[in-house]
Amino acid sequence: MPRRIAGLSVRIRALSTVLCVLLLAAAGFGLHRALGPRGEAVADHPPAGAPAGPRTADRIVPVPLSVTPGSGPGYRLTAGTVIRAAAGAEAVERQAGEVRRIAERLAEALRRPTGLPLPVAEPGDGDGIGLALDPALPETTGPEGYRLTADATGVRITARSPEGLFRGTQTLRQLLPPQIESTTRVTGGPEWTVAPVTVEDRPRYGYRGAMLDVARHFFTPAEVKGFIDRLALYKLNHLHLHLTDDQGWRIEIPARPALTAVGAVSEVGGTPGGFYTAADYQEIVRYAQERYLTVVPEIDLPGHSNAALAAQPELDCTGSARPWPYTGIEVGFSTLCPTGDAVFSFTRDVVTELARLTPGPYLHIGGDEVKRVAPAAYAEFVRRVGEQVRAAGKTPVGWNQTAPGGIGVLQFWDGRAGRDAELREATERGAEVIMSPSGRSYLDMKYESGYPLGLVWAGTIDVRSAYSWDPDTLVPVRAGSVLGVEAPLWTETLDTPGELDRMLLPRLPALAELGWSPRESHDWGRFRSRLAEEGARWEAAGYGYERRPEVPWPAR
Ligand code: TNX
Repeated sequence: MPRRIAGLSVRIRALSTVLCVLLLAAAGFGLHRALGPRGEAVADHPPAGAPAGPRTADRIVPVPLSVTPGSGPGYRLTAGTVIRAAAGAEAVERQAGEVRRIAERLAEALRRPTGLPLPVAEPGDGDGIGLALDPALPETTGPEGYRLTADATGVRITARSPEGLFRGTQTLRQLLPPQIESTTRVTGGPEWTVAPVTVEDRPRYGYRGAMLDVARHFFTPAEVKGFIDRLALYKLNHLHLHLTDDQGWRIEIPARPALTAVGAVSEVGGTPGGFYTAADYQEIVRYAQERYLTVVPEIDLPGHSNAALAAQPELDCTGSARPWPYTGIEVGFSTLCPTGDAVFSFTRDVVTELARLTPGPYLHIGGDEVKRVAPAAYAEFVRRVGEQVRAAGKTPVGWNQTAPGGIGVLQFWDGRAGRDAELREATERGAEVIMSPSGRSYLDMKYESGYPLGLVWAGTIDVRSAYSWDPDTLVPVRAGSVLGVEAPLWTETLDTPGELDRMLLPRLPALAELGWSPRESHDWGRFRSRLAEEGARWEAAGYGYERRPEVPWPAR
């Protein structure tokens, strides 16, 4: 992190300590007036009959656009509760199957902990949980927005598209007691009650993602699904898979069998690696799609390519390859030959297969940390691969270095000298940006120096610093060019799902809130208390997390 920002954050820290003390004092004297996400006053105590615990508005992460507590007893799930799925008007009838599947998935998730039958039924009258498409909702709701109301007769979620309904069901999970995340039946547990409320919600940005590096350490399809579950809970909508790097090539390309036969055998540290067959990858894509996440596959070119060079030594015209297998964690040494027919026939094979397997619009071509290729040759290489991606029907995405190669969607990570000016100019020429500033959003950075996992090259990132920045203004870019945010999780130092969890939770929800919630709702003090409530949820779900001292976790 640049010095300037580090110094600033010390000052912010001092200031917010003072503010915290004042707030605590105010709360102690009964002066505290609770505010909703837009600063409006909300009821300070749950209405009579509502479940004990945090106020409704304090249970939803990322915080919604608006939360209005209702009155009365709220809705309790019982043996009589039915889940109804309605696709609504004829125009949207074709989506009926999709809405029904969302209802089935919600039912499944709620049946396990509650032991209630929760049958899924056709639309009709009566108590229960209703999911309905409603094209009459305001257009500003967008595809991911939804409206959720709960009262004594039930919970209704409406949206303009199935995606919005799905996001609404994630809010419903959070409105139930944390034990709802349990993977086994909860006996003698809480009443499964949703307090009366109206939630109106829609995201700030259309792109909210996380990246998993499966190249440095391989993660099985089941482990990737677990990662997807965590993203879905916080309403993320993109999963970026970093599929290739110096230490491993993790996706089968039938035209180039050596890539996986040779390039997938190991990982950092020398333990056995692995790769996804087309069927494995498609299963991950399907699982993600079911949760309304788009998979963005990345093949890192022309650098970070030692595993590819091990499989295709003829592409090593600069002599950059290290002996295979490479199990260390240095970066920037390898490159494919940037010119010649052989390399473009290689990239075409890879791009074509990946485009065939990927329903989403994006294909990420990497492009970071190429130290051995002259700038003009690099730009020309990126331009040609970008064309291949477009020819395969996809939109190329690249790390911010690819700006000179004309890539139109740039993932910003590197704030070093000159990079932000280059980014701004690219956006002025029309490029769009996914914000992944390494000093804020890199989930592989340590929380503090001395933390056992992770790296520190971009600084240490505590929860507050992951939360306290604005994707629109952190670096100067053309207004409106920021598509959203993404939190990358590089895995040089992480090789088990438990270790991923410790880096992901509680920082992922911070990034998720930056991507989803209105700018004016961002408030560290309120965020950290909402985050504290998530701890019990993660424990019920069996997720690991780090109990960082900045967050007021309830006692266990
Ligand atoms: C930089 S960020 C990299 C990765 C490393 C990461 C570790 C980027 C595009 N490249 O190769 O894994 O740092 O934090």
